[in-house]
Amino acid sequence: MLTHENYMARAIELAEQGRGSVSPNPMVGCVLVKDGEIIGEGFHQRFGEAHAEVMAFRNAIKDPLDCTVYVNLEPCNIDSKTPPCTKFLKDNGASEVYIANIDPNPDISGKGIEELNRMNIKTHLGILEKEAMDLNKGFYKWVKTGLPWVICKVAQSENRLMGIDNKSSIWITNDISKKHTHELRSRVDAILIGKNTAFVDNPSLTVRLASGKNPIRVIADTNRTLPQNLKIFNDGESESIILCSSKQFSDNQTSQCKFITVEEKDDMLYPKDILKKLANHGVTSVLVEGGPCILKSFFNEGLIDELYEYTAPGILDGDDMKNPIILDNSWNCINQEMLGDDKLVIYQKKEI
Ligand code: AOF
Ligand code: ZN
Repeated sequence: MLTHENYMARAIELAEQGRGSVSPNPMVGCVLVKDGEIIGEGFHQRFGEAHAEVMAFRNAIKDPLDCTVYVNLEPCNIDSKTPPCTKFLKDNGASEVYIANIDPNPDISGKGIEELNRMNIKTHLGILEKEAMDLNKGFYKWVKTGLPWVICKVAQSENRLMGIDNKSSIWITNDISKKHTHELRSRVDAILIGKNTAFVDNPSLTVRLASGKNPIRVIADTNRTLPQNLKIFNDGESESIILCSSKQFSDNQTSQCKFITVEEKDDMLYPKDILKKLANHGVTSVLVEGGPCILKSFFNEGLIDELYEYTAPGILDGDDMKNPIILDNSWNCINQEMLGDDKLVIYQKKEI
């Protein structure tokens, strides 16, 4: 006999399949259960298209009348790009709804549940709440603060150097770490690097070693000095955005990339405005893969939510490439693992 948690875990698993295609909407999955049997499953597949609840009923293999619904997000009660799920659930015979999280969208936030109760559909809130919240942490932060969830990645030697100088491209970590980074990239909407990394490494910033969608590539290039022959401008693998100074330029677009202007502060693009502009562009999560300079600017402004620190064995020379992030007790270590000889430690800010 499966439990409520088992059915909700399945809904979360289904929701995950929408990753990369639904943003800035949340990932939502839905399971219909009748007489102890799963009779329908669905998930929100693409931004602007049918919600998870509708998909689960569409896929039902039996008459869903009087079924119990498991959905990781409170059903919506608004007419937006799609009609309200609350009415849909009533019209299609749902008798009870198990929900993991309240929808933070201020137009919904609790009103979906109230409406279901008004319609005499019983609701139960909080099943696997933490797991579901973790799945949609980008969406939650984006709705509540108008900023994306920020993950920083650092690849360093044992003596915390991220390279030997800012003109040479060297690989510090091993192939397993590289693949792991590609998986990490596939879980975010966008990836941000600085002009120098773009110029020296000429990276493609894709997820070619993992399955999933390529994130939007974002390069901070205050004065628009990058040459146009870089891979990100020509390979067509994903959208490319150049962030540049609002003092000097206006927003515009060419066939190769989009230019978005950002406020300048101390001759650098102001990190908080970078995040605001990306959020306005629908980015709910961003991976910062830049060098020490860009990492330091985000860290000093307290804008990092999560840090992935990959450390390879061995010592490097060169002191201007030191990892600038020194964590204090306002951070939790949430996971650590060995990737071959490399060590990965993941930290998350405590107050979140
Ligand atoms: C649900 N089920 O599967 C999702 C929900 O523009 P729309 O019509 O797609 O509505 C978007 C809002 O609906 C989104 O901001 C979020 O609050 C909620 N997402 N709700 O009942 C779903 N994806
Ligand atoms: Zn809905």
